[in-house]
Amino acid sequence: MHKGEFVDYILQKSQKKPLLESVEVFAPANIALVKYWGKRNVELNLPTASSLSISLGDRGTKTRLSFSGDKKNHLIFNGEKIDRNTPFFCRVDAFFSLFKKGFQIETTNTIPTGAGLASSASAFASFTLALDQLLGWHLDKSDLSKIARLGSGSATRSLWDGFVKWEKGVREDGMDSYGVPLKNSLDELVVGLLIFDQEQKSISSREAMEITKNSSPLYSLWPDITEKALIKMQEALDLQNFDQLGQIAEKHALIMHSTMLTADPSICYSSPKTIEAMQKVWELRKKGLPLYFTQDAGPNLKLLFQKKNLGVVQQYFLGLSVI
Ligand code: 2P0
Repeated sequence: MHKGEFVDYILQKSQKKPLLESVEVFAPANIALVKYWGKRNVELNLPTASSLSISLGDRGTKTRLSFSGDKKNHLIFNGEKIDRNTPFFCRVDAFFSLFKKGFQIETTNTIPTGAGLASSASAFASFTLALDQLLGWHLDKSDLSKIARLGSGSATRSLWDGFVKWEKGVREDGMDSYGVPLKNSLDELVVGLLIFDQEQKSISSREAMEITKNSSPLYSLWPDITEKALIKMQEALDLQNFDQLGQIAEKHALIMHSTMLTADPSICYSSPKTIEAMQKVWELRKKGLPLYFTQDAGPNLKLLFQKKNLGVVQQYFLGLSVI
């Protein structure tokens, strides 16, 4: 099935309310505690395994959407008009072209773009929410999640606050692959961003996950390891067990990066500063501080700790940005 057919199928359920002139929406970024890495279907962004994330509150993407009037899509990002020849424009254009109208897309990120902070997730989730309102679809969030997935896999998880699981689904057409908000909450959990580098990454996660899947000898273990990590993560949330959550999240991120390091060619998103910070986390943990990290497709780390330890963690990591 192609993306166009997929969209036509889902939009049969749309309510076809009147079109609006302009809408403004927000979607939060999310950080995966159990990662998505690798696809079973590239066209439809269907993953080889389910994943689980936490949303980042008011850090994410704001999008104002209206009709362009000339049947083309126009993109303004963080106040700047984006050139039609850039890969960024092409990716956004390909998504909006599925809806055959011509849009004026004005989008602003409250997080650094391309620094492994999942900004494509909040961007495509916000585009989908905006389309839903502008075009009067009024679809269920689970259907919106499937549409957002066509733009970026991790966007399936950016339509809700709190913990969200992306069910991988088993169907070839991807109709059972979408985000599900979890009822769990963990008030003591704090996510801190350690930003070492705001530069665009050297290789996109899209490209990197495909190389990894096709060449790492470790990748065949990934679906099974991830399935087990999800069970333990759900258990940690049910038991409100912060340490178990941190242990599973950190280990799963390290396994993801191990599959990349062993790919051909090797992919290494870490910088010396990343490794230095990891070692500091391990050192502090040995001394009794319950502190963990996770890392996405970039050099920056996200620290996971409890509210009561905020002061001490801030002392050790100057410049930590707390969510
Ligand atoms: C995640 N990442 O679960 C993982 C961990 C990065 C590392 O989802 O090709 O931009 O658009 O489906 O969603 C980043 O990958 O990839 C990602 P596409 P996406 O958050």
